[in-house]
Amino acid sequence: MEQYIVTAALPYANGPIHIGHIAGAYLPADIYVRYQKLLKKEAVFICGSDEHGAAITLRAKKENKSPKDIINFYHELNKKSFKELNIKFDEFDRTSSKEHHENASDFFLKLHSKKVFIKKESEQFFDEENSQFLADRYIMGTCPNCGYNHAYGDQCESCGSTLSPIELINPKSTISGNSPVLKKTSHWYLPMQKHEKWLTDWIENGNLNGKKHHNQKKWKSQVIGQCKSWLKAGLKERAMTRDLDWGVKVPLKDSDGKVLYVWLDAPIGYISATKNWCKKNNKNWENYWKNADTKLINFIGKDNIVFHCIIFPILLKEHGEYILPTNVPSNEFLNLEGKKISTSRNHAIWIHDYLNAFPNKADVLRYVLCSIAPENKDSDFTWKDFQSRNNNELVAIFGNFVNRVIVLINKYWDGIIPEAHDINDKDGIIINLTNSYPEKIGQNIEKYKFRDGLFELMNLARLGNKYLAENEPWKLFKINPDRTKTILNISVKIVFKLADLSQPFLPDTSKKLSDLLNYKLNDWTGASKPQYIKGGHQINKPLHLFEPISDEEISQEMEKLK
Ligand code: B3M
Ligand code: ZN
Repeated sequence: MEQYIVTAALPYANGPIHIGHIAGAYLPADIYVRYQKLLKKEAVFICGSDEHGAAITLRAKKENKSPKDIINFYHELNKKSFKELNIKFDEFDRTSSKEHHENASDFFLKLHSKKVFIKKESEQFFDEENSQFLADRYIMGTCPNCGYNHAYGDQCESCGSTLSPIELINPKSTISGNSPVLKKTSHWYLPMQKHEKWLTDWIENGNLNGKKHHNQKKWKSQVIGQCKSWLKAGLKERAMTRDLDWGVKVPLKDSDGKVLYVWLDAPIGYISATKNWCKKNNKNWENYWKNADTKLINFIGKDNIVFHCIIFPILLKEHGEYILPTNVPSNEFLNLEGKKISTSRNHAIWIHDYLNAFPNKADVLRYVLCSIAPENKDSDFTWKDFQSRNNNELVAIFGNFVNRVIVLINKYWDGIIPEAHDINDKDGIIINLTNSYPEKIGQNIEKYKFRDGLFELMNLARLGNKYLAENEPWKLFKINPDRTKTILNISVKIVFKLADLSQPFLPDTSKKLSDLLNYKLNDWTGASKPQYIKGGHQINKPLHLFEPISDEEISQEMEKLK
């Protein structure tokens, strides 16, 4: 049976998650999984905290805490944020677990025994005062390209160039402030250049081991484009281990003080998390990860493309038993008020802050972030636009339509849906159009076009509003009660469809509609069948699905960004 393992990039547990993370990976993944589940497909949604790497130890040092304190705090905080935003993982694991350490360690050993790595000696910066090798991020100096004097050992954030620590002018250890010395160390390297040929055929043509593996036309052009440029530039060897005391220990002799490179261990975290989920649910994990019928879909942001499309696939293939991703739908970046979101400069909207300021408005943020998601190019979040999408779209279109229908049915017939009488040609067109939306929306989701899918959902509400405006049932009630019944019967059908079809995008809203309508929500197949809502069904009293957001609320949020 065909099944899906859907992953969303494991967020680093060194800080809270923000709107850029959500729009980039978690929301599209969540919509996709909810939709597959509504199609009754087996889909397992995998995520967890990425708890290793220099980013974590750096944060711990800064705050004078242990790495454990940091990851425990952010793991819980982020888990809660996801939950409250209705990002519904089947498993939200963590890479510090004993199980993951064993799993990653075994994975490395298997590759090591297959002679996948080359051990090599090199010189690396060492902080003598703290007697430790320095990860690239622990070294700062002057950029040789632009002269910026706070460039990191791996990148200059001013001119954007990729650096290696020895290129920095006047390098300094960020731990002690001293000039580091070069010292010999050895690491295990992955010679990626050996894999260029099959990677090219796999990414560009969708072929793997001489067989068709996936439809490369379904991959986003910017993902293929980025891979192509890596391949064109030529792949190099890359160290798969690091001198660090935090991470998965290298399981070999003479490797004291060495851990697996975080980008080796984190993707293996997807497998560990699946194993964990399988254990709880009495399933065999190999049926997923070692089964050609599984579609592995990795939702990520664009800075993670090379790891998911090149490095991890090499490791999976070298291991020999694992499947490779069917698709890696990566998004571009979301900016905030015209500027790059930045954790260090605190230019961000943190999810836990949003949920504090706007309790019970998870769907509003989901709606806005999906509407502006950076699916093909970078996009921008502004508070003004957030307010206008809430007030002019959710309130004025979706909420207003639903409210008018529910109010009228309550007013005229005490909440009992009337039977349709004389369906005319124009009504027929509306009914047919309404019935076309499950397919329209579903097609967009299948193509990872979540913005368009959501836009179609709103079009269904627009259709309802237009139908009401053209027929003005409130004017007809006294003159032609039967016609009024038909119009409201057809209108409420649209509300039922909205309830079903908003499930992947706006789960709280669909739940509210389900309560309002006294109605058990359909799966996607059920929603795709023409619905004939019988007269006589009792619905509940009207309630407001959405409420306007005031200028004051928006100014307050904008103030926080200053
Ligand atoms: N934690 C990087 C990031 O958050 C990293 C993703 C791991 S996915 C296996 O951008
Ligand atoms: Zn620079």
